[in-house]
Amino acid sequence: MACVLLLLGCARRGVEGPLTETPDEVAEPEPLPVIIEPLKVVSVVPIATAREIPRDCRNPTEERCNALDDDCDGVIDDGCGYGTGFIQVTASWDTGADIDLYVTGPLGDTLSFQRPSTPAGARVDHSGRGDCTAMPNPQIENIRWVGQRPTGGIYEVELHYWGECITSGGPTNVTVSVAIARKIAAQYIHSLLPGERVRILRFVVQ
Ligand SMILES: [Ca+2]
Ligand SMILES: [Ca+2]
Repeated sequence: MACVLLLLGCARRGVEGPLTETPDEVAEPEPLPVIIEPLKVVSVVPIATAREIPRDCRNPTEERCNALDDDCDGVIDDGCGYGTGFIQVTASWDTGADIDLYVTGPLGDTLSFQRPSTPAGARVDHSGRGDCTAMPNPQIENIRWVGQRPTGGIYEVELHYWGECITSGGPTNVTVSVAIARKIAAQYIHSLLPGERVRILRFVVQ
């Protein structure tokens, strides 16, 4: 096969031009690979009222859109229409309330539905409104960092009970998971009261 391809190549080149290579035909040197040091988790500190959700990957299950990495591949809710990245923070809740997720990075920039992206590549790619708005996955919020490696330092994750919408509300259990470099670094649940805003956890990466 190599000989056939060689012959075809010579024939084609013979039709189009001389056999000697012009400067344009000299292959560009391969670009050096971009080495990105993986993010490392230094610490995760939840508030006292948050309960850790045990992670058991001996028997992975089918992924569901629930802010948990059910299939244990390090991606939270893959296939649900929102994505992962260097960092992924996902919240899910169990009533029709409208819950909002806020993440503040080391530079003081806060991501939420109010500020859904930063020039550095962080973005809110799903913002659920509970029973307030008909939409896919209305009880999910997802924030992820893509593009540039996120800045090392302290990240603070907050939850805000925005409102009870039309139907069900009341105390609402909110699950929050954090994936860093495609590994689950934290998964907690916290009961949020109407109007409450809490910093459910902070984590440090480098
Ligand atoms: Ca997964
Ligand atoms: Ca899931």
